[in-house]
Amino acid sequence: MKPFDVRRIRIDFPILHRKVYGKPLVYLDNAATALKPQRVIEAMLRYYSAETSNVHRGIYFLSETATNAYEGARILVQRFLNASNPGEIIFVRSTTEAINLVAASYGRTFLRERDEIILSVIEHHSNIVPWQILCNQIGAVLRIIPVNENGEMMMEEYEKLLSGKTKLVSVAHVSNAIGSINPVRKIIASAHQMGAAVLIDGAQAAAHLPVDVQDLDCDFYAFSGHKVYGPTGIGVLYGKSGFLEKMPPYQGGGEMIRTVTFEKTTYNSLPLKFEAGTPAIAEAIGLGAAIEYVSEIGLESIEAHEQKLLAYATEKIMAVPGARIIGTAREKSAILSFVIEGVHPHDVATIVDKEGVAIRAGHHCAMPAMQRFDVPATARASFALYNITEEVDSFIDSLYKIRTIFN
Ligand code: 7TS
Repeated sequence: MKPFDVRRIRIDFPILHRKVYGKPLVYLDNAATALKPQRVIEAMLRYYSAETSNVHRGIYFLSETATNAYEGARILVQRFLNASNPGEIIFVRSTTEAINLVAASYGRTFLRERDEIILSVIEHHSNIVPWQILCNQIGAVLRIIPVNENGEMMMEEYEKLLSGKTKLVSVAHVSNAIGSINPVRKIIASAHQMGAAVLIDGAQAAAHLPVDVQDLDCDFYAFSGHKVYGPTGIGVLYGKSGFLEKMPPYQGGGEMIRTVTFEKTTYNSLPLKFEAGTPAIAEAIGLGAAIEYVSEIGLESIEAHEQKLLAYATEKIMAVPGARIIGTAREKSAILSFVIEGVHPHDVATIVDKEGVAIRAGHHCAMPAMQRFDVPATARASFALYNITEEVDSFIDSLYKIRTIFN
C-alpha cells in the first residue's frame, strides 16, 4: 500500500481552504459529489485556454492535440477499471446515462415480454426507473432482492429469484443511501450461471475501492466522473466488447457512423458507435486528470483511510443521544446514514450547516430503501480521501448542538 499523507492531499483541493459562515468548510457530502483537485481544474483550463477544438475530425494541430488528450483519458479509464481494451470504455454524461443506454439499447433489443430483471431494494432511482420504463415498453418484469436489518442483501432470496426467465441483473456495487458494499462478485457469478447479463452501478464505488471489471466479470459497469474528483457532465459505461458489438446505437448523429446514405447507414466501430455528436471534451480530459490523481494515491490507501474515518465517526455518533445509524452492514463504504429521534433529517442538516458542516438529508434518490427501513429520510455524512478526524469531530460537535436546540 502506498504511503498516505492526508495533509499533503488537502493542499490539492482549493475549495477546502474556503470558509462558510466564517467557519472552515467541513465537506461531508462526497456521495453527492466530490471536490476537485487543482490538477483537474488546470487540465480543463488548459483545454479551454490553449487547446480548444473538436475531436476526431480536424487534421490540424489543435484538433490532434485535443483528440490525443480525449483518447488519452479513455486509456486512463481503461487502466483504472482494468478493461481489456479502450473500445470497451464509452464516455457518457453520467451513471444515469450509462444505465439508460444499457436499458434502451441492450434491453429493448434482447429482452422480451415476461423476461425478468433483478434489482435490489436499496438501488438509486437511476438504477430503478430506466428498467421500469423498459418494462412498460416491452412487458418485462422487475424482481427485487430484499436486504436484512443491517442492509445486507439476502443472498438466499436472490438465488430463489434467479431462474431461466432472468435476463438481466442490475445492482449497485455500493449503496449510496446506507453504504453497504454489496457482494457483487457472487451476484455476478450466480447470474451468469443462469445466462443473465449483469450491470454494476459503480457510482459510489469507483472513488472508494479498487475495481477490476475483468476480475469481477461484470458485463457492464457504470460510474460518474464527478464522484471520482472529476468534472460533472462526464461518466463512463464499461461494457464487454462482445455485448457492445451486438448492441444497436443508443443515439444517432455525427461520429457514430461509418457511411450514411438515405438507403443505408453503417456504424462506426467501438467505442465511437455509442458517442454520437461532439462529446464532453473538456470534461473527459478533466476526468482523465482525476483518474491519474486517484491512481497515483492508490485506491487501497484511499480505502484504508476512509475506513478509519468511518469507524471513528460510527463510534462517535453512537454516543450522540437519540442517534440511530441506518445501514450497519459488515462491509460498508464511507457512508454514514442516520436519524436523530424527534428531529427531522432536514433540520439536522440545516443546523449542522450553520457550523460549516455540509451533509445531505433526504431520501437520497432511494425511496424504496427508505421504505425498507421505515424512515421518510435520513441525514447522511459521506467521506472522501481528504477528510480528517478533526472534521468528524466538528460534525459530531454540531450534532450535540441539535440536542441543545431541540431540548
Ligand atoms: N447510482 C448511485 C449508487 C448513486 O449514488 C448515484 C448518485 C447515481 C447512480 C446517479 O449518479 P449521477 O451522477 O448520474 O447523478 N447519487 C447521489 C447521491 O447519493 N447524492 O446525490 C447523488
